[in-house]
Amino acid sequence: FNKLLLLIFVVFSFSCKREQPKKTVENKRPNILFIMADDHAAQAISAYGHPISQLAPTPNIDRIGVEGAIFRNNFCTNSICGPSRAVILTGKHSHINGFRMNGDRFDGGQQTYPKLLQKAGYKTAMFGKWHLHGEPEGFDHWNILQDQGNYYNPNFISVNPETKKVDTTMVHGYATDIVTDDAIRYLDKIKDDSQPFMLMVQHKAPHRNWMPALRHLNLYDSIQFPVPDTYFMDNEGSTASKEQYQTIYRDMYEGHDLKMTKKKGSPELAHNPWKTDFERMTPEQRAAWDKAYQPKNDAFHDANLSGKDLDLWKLQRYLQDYLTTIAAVDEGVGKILDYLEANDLAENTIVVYTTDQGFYLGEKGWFDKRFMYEESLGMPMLMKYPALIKPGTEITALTQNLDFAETFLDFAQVDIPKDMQGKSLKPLLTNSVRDEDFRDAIYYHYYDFPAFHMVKKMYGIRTDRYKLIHVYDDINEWELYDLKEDPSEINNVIHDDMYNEVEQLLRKRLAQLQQQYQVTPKEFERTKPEAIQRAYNVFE
Ligand code: SGN
Ligand code: CA
Repeated sequence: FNKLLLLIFVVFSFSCKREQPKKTVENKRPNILFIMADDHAAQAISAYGHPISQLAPTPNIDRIGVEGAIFRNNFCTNSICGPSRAVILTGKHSHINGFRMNGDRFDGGQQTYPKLLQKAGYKTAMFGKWHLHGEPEGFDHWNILQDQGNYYNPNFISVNPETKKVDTTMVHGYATDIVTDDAIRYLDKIKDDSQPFMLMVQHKAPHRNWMPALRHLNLYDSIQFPVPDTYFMDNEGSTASKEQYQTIYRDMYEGHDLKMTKKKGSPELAHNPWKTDFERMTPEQRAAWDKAYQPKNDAFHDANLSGKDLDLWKLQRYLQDYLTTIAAVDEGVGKILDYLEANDLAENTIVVYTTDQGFYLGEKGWFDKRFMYEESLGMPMLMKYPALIKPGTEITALTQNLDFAETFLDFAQVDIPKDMQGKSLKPLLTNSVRDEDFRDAIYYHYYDFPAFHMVKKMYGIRTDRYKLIHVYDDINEWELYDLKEDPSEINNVIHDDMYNEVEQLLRKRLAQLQQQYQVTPKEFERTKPEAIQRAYNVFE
């Protein structure tokens, strides 16, 4: 009997020993959890310190920066949803990955970082807003919002596990919560597997039309948010700024966007051209909604506002709703971080929080994005990885969404393909390169004109201090900003002789970047003037 016990012991300890090293080797490759919101401005993440965010803090998102790194100068290459997502997946500029504007279709057959990770043995999954048309490739599992996605009872597209066919299903609930729950359910299923995972969690919020969760409907009712200095200011030197259609007090739909009602005592919405967002709600959801909004809307009718007072009221309503949708995102991030900690996954998981591009919260009177100015060019990003990134790390290097694919491959110890156009951020995070030596300038190109909001085509260069933009198509105008002297970019100094030398240097460097990124003359084709005029009439 003793011999038998000894044998069992030997076999048991041998098998343990064999198990042990395998696990440690596997564990060396980190898990990657990429959380991305849609249109989440840095001004609305409290870790970035903007006064608006201090009144609507994001403690859970901030945790990622406190425990890891905050990127102070991270930018997109093309400030619009689909294109930013395509750049992230491919590590290539829009003109190379082929997805220049929202209406384009992503060529899913091309190389992406999820595909490369999947091939290298990672488990890969994608939940939430995809917005690249077509089905995700390179993921073992996915469940994506249809098109832009709706806040309430949204449609999701996924592969039916039984029929293996792609199905569209309406899911009851609030989009942010559904996506968070999907992610946690998936983590729970794979947490004990030996392979590492790469999971993309992509929210609809805080995208237009900013519909908060029922539990948050009155969250910021009593708060007056600070009005940006430039709320009523025109950018005199920029024709593109004057000709856009994204001014809060002129272009927002009073019903659909601002949830304003037609008259006191009635829940009937004012101008609401896309009824589906509200029609998707169940009667119970709609009743809870009306109960919260009607008193505020009635008070608005009583106040009888006009002129600038009305414009300022609209800003407050916009900010309240926008920031309230973020409260649910922040709770979701908290749930996911807690899950990782409770399941011993925190140490070896890289967690990223970012958004597809920046956004306007009333600066220059605007909402939306698209311009190459700071608010929309900026792409807030926080990243933690306890095994390698020191808590409280600040990255001031010029970084871009173009760099994400290479960064993840680098961390996962997968060879980085030569045709990717970014740079791994790992050396910055491990302090093996100084921030100022990482990159001297970034390249930008926005194409989506003529289209919704009528922001003109533009490309340009940004260094740590200057920005040179060429706006083209129906106009041909250069803009130059000195970000140190004029951080709000309201003073175009292109015709100021003092800046001649700076301008020449920037033009030269811009041409070099275009060469480096293989930009061909085809990228600057102009639209027929009749088509532009038609669009101005339609979108007005
Ligand atoms: C929708 C929005 C626009 C927004 C685009 C692109 N209008 O068309 O305001 O600029 O999406 O956004 S909405 O009232 O229909 O929501 S993006 O994030 O997909 O690029
Ligand atoms: Ca977006």
